[in-house]
Amino acid sequence: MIDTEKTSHKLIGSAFLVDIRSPDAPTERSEEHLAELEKLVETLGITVAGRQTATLRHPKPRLLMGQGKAAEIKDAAENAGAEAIVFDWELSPSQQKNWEKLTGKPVVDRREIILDIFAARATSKEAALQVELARMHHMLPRLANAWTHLSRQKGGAKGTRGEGEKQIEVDRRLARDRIARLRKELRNIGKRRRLGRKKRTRASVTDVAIVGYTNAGKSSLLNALAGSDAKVEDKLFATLDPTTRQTSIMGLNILLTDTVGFVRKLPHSLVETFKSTLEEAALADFVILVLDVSEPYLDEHEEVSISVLHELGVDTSNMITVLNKIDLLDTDARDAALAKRPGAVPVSARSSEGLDALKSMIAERVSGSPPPEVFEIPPQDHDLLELACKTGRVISLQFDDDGKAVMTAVVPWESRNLLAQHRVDKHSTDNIQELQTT
Ligand SMILES: Nc1nc2c(ncn2[C@@H]2O[C@H](COP(=O)(O)OP(=O)(O)OP(=O)(O)O)[C@@H](O)[C@H]2O)c(=O)[nH]1
Ligand SMILES: [Mg+2]
Repeated sequence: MIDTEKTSHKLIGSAFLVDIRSPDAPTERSEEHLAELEKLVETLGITVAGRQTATLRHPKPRLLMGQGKAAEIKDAAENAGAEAIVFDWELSPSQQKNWEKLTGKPVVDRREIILDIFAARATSKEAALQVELARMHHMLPRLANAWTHLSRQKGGAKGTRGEGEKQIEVDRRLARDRIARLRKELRNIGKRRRLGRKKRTRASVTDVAIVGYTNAGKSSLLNALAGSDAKVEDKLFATLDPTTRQTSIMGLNILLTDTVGFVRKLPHSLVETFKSTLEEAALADFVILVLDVSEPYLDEHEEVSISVLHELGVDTSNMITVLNKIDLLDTDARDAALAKRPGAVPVSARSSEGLDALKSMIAERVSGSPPPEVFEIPPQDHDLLELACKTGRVISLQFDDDGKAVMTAVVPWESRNLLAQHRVDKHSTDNIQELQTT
C-alpha cells in the first residue's frame, strides 16, 4: 500500500476529475485520459467522486475556460460531494489560485498527483532526494499563492512591503538554498554511480536497460529473463529505483536494469531530476522497450515512451521492442498486433512464451550476429528453406524419411519471424553453446 503520509494531498478523501479536450480530439481519447487519471488518483488512496470533460478551443488565462463553464464544473464537483478538483491539464500557478478561490477547494493538476505518487513510492535516498528536488521546483512559483492572504490582510502602506511579500522572499531564499543542497547531494551520488559503471565497462559486460510505460511489465520481464524477484504490482510506478541484475544469456554476460516507468505528461521537473537514474537507460548499450500489447492506447504509450527516451538522449536506433502480455490476446488480435509492428518480439513475461526468441535477439545485439537456431520444417513449408539460404547462413540441413527438414541456421530477425513456428523451442542456451563449439 502506498505511504500516503509522504504525500501532500493526504487530507483529500475524494476528488472530481476534469479533462480538457480540444473540439477536434476524439472523445474516446478523453475517456482514456480520465481513466488513467483515475488510476493515478486512486493510487494515492483518493476516491473519485465524478468526472467531466470540458471542450475548449483556446485555453483562457484566468480559469482555462469561461466563467460559465467553470461555474458548471464547480457545481458538478459540489453535487458529487468531492473535496478537491484534479485537472488532467497543466495549471499555471495563477490558474490554480483562481480555481481554488472560485471553488473553495484544493485544486491540483496531474503533475502534482504524479509528484505525490513518486514521493510516496521513493524508498532509496536518491529517489527521495530526486522527488524532493522536483517538488521544490514545482512549488517555487507557487509560494506566492500561499502568502497572498497575508499580503492582503497586512499589506503595508503604499511603497512599503506587506508581511506576506517579505515572507515570500524568505521562503524563496530558503527554497533556493535547499535546491542547491539537493543538487549537490545528487551530483555526488551520480558520481559514485558513474564510477561503478566504469568498472563494469572495463569488465566487458553489456548494459541493457528495460524501459517503457508504467505497468507495461518491465519488472516482470526482468524477473523472467534474470530469474530475479523485483517487485511486480498491478499499480502505477511500482518501480522507482533502477534495479540491476546480472544474467547470462546464451553464454553472454549481461547487466539488465529495470527502470522507472513513463507516463503521459510526466512532469518535466521529474524527468529532469530523474535524469541521473534514467542515465542507466541513456548509457546502456541498448534498450528494450516494453509495450503492453493488451493496452487499447498502445500507440500513444509507445509515442510517449519514445519521446521521453529521446529527451533523455537515448539512441533508439538499435532498440528492441517487446510486445508483452501476448497471453491476453487471441490469435487474430496477436496477428494484427504483430502485423503493425513487424520487428517487435511478442512475449509473455507471465507464461514465458517468446522469451527464447527475445534472448536470441538480445544475444544478436550483444555479439553483433544472430546465434544459430534449430528449425524443423515440414515438406509443405519447404519454401522457407530457400528463404533461410537467401537471407541467412545454413550450418546444417538434414531430411528425415517423411521429408521433414531439420535445419540449423543463423537467420536475421525478419526471416526468423516467418520461421518462428518451426523453431525447436526447447533449444536452450546449452544447445546453442553446443552448436557453436561443434
Ligand atoms: N497477463 C499478463 N500480465 C502481465 C505480464 N507481465 C506483467 N503482467 C502484469 O502487469 C502488471 C504490471 O507488471 P510490472 O512488471 O510491475 O510492470 P512495470 O512495467 O514494472 O510497472 P511499474 O514499475 O509500475 O512502471 C502486474 O500485475 C503483472 O503481473 C504478462 O506477460 N501477461
Ligand atoms: Mg516495475
